[in-house]
Amino acid sequence: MRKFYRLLTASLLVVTFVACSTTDPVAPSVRVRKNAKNLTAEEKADFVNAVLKLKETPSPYDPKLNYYDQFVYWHLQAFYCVPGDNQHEMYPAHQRPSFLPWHRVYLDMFETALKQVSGKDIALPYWDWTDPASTAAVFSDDLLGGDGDPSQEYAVTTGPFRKDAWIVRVTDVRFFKSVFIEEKTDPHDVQHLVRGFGKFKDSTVTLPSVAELNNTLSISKYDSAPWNSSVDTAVSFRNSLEGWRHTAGDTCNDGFMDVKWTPTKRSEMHNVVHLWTGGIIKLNGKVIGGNMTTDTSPNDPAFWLHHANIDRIWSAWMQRHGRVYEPVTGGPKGSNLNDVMMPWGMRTDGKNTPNAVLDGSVFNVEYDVLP
Ligand SMILES: [Cu+2]
Repeated sequence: MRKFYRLLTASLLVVTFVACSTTDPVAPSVRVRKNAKNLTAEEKADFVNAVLKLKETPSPYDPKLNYYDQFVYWHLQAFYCVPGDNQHEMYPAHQRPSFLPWHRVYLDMFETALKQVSGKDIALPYWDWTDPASTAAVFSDDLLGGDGDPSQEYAVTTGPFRKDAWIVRVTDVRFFKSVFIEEKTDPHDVQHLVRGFGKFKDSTVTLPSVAELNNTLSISKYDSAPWNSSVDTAVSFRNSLEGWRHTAGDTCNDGFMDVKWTPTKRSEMHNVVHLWTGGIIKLNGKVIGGNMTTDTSPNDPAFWLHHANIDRIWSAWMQRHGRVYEPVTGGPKGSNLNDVMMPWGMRTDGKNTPNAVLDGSVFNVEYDVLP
């Protein structure tokens, strides 16, 4: 009898083990990225506190930087280039098919950092800029604070990232000269955030509309040669979403990636959201750019909510048109399907090629609603 009991117990254990292994009891829980307007007060506070904590935590990648500024610096480095080399950018983050997968990995790196400093599985909120209620929630005092104050040269003076509470360091020429031997600074070289919603010199820009978003989502081809900022958006969902219009391709100016503008100078979609938030502001005869218009745009935490929305739109596009990516081969270095996108070569899990991250769920994230 006892022997039978032991056998029965053993067989039950086997059944239990098999049942458990098929449901994978150690699978991490899925983080749901929500529209900023639907965050609870607790979720807002958790996100803000974790971002603030990153500023006080040393970077595990570079002892000269805090963990938040590490992200700003990576984004700045992405624009470094070698004149005359048409595959010249240091990291394939912009003006390339890899714009979307590069930023997908970047968002995961940031969410991982938020988890490391907070101990909480924080999902990035997203900013649906086609929805005024989402815009209002993003720039409320309990999330990212509001527009710049014209009487204080457009300094952000409200919310957790206001002047004196949030120090911008990776635009400071002294910082660069002493630490990185780097000359280039942002147009508005101050240590606080600058925003000028909708300001574009003497006119205004507006956030993309639902119609513009739907037009971008309807483009069935992911990308086309020459795989840069000049691609006709009729055959490039990526360039339509990234937002380059009327350029004659890429160029390297003073060691920084730029585009060759044609006379009709304007940007749309992703790019115009950067312009709208930072503003190109005429101030005492000088033209300055708010942080979101610069190579160091992640200094403004609005960057993360904007790019979570860009990533969400990419997911929506794949739901419509399939999990397709181009080019497979023959494109710029770092942009082909199985190329490692630098600097993400440091990842040991292999989630650093376009191919490895086309399925966004590899990062255990999903969106509450796709457009
Ligand atoms: Cu961006």
